[in-house]
Amino acid sequence: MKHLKRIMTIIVALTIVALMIPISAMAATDTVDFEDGNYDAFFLRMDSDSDNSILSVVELNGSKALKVDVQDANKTPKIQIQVSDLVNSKKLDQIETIELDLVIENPENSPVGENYGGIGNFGEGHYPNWSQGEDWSIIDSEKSISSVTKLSRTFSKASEKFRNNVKSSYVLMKWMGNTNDMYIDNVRFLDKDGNPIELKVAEAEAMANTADDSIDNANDNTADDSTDNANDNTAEELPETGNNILIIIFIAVAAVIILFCVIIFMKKSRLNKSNS
Ligand SMILES: [Ca+2]
Repeated sequence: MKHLKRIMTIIVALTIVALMIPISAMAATDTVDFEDGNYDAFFLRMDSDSDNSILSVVELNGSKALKVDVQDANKTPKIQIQVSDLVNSKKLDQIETIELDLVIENPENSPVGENYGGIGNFGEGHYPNWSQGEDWSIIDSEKSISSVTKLSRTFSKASEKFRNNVKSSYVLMKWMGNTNDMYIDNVRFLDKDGNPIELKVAEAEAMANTADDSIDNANDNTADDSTDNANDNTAEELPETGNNILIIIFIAVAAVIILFCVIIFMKKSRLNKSNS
């Protein structure tokens, strides 16, 4: 009976720890990982040549990402990332680099082929004025969904840098030529030393409130298709965010401890029986 109580205490303690792991991981505040389904700071920039893409958060191999469903091969999808909605307005002048994961998918299941684009930055009142970074390219003549490409663009000249308290944005574009879709994940803003800048915590809390709606929409429309495609093609290559590894380690350790306790308990019982 004493042992049974001990085992129960250990199980309860481990359960409490398990419940705490996801909460602490959700508190990471330097990466937009879309795990809460919110993408309020990401929207279409509509110029005369812009594609009227459809944005949603979908599951891509165990991690949620922002999907840009491109509609017209003769238009340019332009995703405006409102940095001033994500980073404290007093820290905007520290940002020099934007970093993000990009995946390209051919919705017709043919190879993604050649895809090119760019990242630019600008602020209200032309502080900074439009400044475009080096172009990016993702080329794959075999797979219908590309591997993850980490894009990183630095804008470090004084004329290119954001100013504090000024509405500021990055714009990610894919040049026209195909209707390949884009998946964006793990967006970070780095300072001149390459350190990630904290996102507004209050913003993260607001995100949680609207998460349910976005996830529902995403699941209804495109989650199943995307997940299927992702699993078929690049299951092992796409990064997983969250704490799957931590949870697996935890479950393994818990199982070993419980097994150990059960063995001791059984041995003791047998000993007691043979003594009596
Ligand atoms: Ca993610």
